[in-house]
Amino acid sequence: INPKTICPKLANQQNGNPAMGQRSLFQELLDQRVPVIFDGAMGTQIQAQGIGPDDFEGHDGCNEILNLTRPDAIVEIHKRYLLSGANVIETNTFGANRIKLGDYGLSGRVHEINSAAAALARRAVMAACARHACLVCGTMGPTGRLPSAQGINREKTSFDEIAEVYKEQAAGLLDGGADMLLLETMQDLLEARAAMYGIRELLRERNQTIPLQVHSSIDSSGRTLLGGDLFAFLGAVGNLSPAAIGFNCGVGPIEMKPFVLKLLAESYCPVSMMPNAGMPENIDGNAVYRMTPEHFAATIAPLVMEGLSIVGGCCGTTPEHIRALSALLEGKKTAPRTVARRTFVATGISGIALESLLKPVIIGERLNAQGSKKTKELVLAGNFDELHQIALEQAGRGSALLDLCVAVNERDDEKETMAGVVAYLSQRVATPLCLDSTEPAVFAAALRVCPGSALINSINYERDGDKARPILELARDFGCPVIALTIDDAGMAKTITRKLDISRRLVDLACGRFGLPRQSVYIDPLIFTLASGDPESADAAKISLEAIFRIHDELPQVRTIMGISNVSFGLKPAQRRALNNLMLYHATRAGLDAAIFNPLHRDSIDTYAPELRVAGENLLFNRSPAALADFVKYFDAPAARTESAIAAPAREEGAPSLGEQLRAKVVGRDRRNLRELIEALLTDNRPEVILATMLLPAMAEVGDAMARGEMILPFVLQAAEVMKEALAILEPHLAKAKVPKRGTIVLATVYGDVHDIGKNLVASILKNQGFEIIDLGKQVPVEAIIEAAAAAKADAIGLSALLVTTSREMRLCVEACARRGLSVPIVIGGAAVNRLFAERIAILDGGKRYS
Ligand code: THG
Repeated sequence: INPKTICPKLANQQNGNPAMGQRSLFQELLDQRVPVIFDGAMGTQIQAQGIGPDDFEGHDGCNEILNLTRPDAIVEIHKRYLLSGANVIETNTFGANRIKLGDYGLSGRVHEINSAAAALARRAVMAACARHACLVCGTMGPTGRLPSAQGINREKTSFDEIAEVYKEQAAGLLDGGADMLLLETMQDLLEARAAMYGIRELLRERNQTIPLQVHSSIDSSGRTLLGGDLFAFLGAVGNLSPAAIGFNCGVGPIEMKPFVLKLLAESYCPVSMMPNAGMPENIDGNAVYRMTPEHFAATIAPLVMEGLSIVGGCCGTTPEHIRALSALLEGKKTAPRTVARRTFVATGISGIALESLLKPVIIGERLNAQGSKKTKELVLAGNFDELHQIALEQAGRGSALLDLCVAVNERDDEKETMAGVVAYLSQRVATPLCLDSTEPAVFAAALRVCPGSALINSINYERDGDKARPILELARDFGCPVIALTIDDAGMAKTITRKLDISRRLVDLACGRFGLPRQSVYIDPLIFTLASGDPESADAAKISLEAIFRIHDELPQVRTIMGISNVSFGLKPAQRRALNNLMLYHATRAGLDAAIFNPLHRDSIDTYAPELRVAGENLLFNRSPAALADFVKYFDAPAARTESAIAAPAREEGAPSLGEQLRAKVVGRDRRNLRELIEALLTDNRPEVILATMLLPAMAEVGDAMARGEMILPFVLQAAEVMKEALAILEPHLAKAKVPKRGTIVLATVYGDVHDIGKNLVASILKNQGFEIIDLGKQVPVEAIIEAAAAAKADAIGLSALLVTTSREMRLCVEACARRGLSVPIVIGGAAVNRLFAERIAILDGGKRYS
């Protein structure tokens, strides 16, 4: 189709309510490689429409109410963008979800506002009667709740609540006539997943298909607010078949470009890019964007030649930016790309495409309460810190994923424990998880706290597949690959015929009934121990190796996996290690795609003595009735005892000093044995010295690493937690050391800001330096700060703010102090402020400087 010749009215007919299976115009444009142009910013245009305070009807600052009170102004903005060449206009509904509207007392009006907004956009499309194809995109922004960052947010919000919030908003948008939906500026990938879950549920209930596009916002290191990188994003949404994925907000086109190129290389979905008009400057608490339309367009348009499908603008962009973009893209086509569909797995931090790894993908086995005594004890003790260390060790030694099983016979809270560990690890490790359980409810709980996708371990064909169904439903709805064991009501398959027969039934069920892509199914042909001496099972390894071949042969695209260490259950550790490695070697040669294995015990079998190799292979392939006895005997011979490949490598590292260890604990976010370490330090060091020369420099190092973009926000907060704990341990000792009193400071995180870990840290550090601290908490209005400062005759006021918008409160505080005739020094801090900003807000309205 030529989009310029499509009558918009026809387009609307086609897309107003597309029936199941009908292709949307949006999809049609993408398939024809027509660059799709979205509109630009809404907020700044609203200000330019001469909206007065009355128009908000008492809901000051709520742009979404204008859909009801000033429809004329909103239609006018839409029209301007359409006339500038936009194909797709976004509804004025960025914050029109129940949670955000709730801040304005409007949570009961979600449907009304969203359907009105979509209808206004539809009206603009009809009225503008543009020469080109135009669509209405129902836009949804974040709720602000950050469900995966449990330490940061004020209120806990569950996955299901968030899903419901977006389901409600999407329903309003669709009822108002939206042709497609966009989740944009997503900051918490768990929220993006919950939103997609809710929207898909809505579409399923309505038996409707509608394109759903998903954007995360990124900083200049390409990460989301909570530190997720591009693969975390792909892991979160990439398996859920969005119509397009991309980035908006956060940075300008120059900063966004490298990450868009990376996305083009990794994603099989069409890619979209909607940056700000450059990086914002904080001018008196207003974010100002200075990139010209020409520069903006000239940076973005060439990316269409790299395969970019969708463009548009975010903060600071205007109809002129869109006009410039549309002019440069006139007659251009998106370059074709050929990226095969891939299977992503991820945590909140990072992830991988399973196809990009060398085979077999190693899945670390040690985080398994059924397969490790140590892990079991940690699970029973609720010691997540030590579990984290095992995860890091497994990952550091070559696990691409971590098999996680927390089932223990002593307790029946597997569901809660699994959810707790998954939430904890997802914010701390970059290595994706393989969830090992048999209970659907355990998977359901774990996936609801996992910001990425996980490998589900496992299903089988017991009860004629009925046990698998609820788990496959989760695999489908959460976009997760799944491991399927060759077990049915007749038990574990031991023959090739049975292994193949059950595999076929499992694939039919998973891919047929539940629609999983074939490459998302990992068949486990099972492996049993060869140490039993039972002649019946002597062929077990041989049969499983043969099964790997045959599964690949007869079930193309389907993958294979095995828990290799099972092969040696019952043998001695050195024997187990050798046999496991030989089994892994042969399974790899047979084409095994993934192996559950202990990477700390992985050897190159080239280092094995030829006799060991022969003995092991005779056992694996059942070449002699005496194979087991011969293999065991090999390890009794004196030569084997000195076998270097099997002995653990000796460690000879100079132990770091105690001070260095303390520094490493803060920087490495490791709170284990903190008290013991500090107490050991206190025998030789004064507490102030520990604080001043170890803890404070460590925290400064963390701050510097964050400023350089080398440390992500959740890690900084985790380091701050360790610092806080260390200070709490030191504090009683500091008091004894009689620190002189140095003055009174009123501290507050300003109104509108809910993040106060930084301020809390400053408070405890200053306290320990001898200041009296009056900590007013977070969300503190200016008046309360000044009252407190006046009442206490404070020597200084300390203000903290995270955001550009909330840093505005600092200026108001300076003004208010001046009005009250105060001259108390004001100290500011936070991510969005700097010295220049401080200098600016020190200049009062009349031009005088705050005394
Ligand atoms: N297929 C699939 N999943 C699986 C298995 C499989 N998950 C569990 C298991 N099998 C794979 N994981 C392990 C983990 C540990 C051991 C074996 C397999 C193991 N543990 C030692 C033991 O029990 O003797 C360690 C004991 C300890 O340290 O306390 O061997 O087949 N899909």
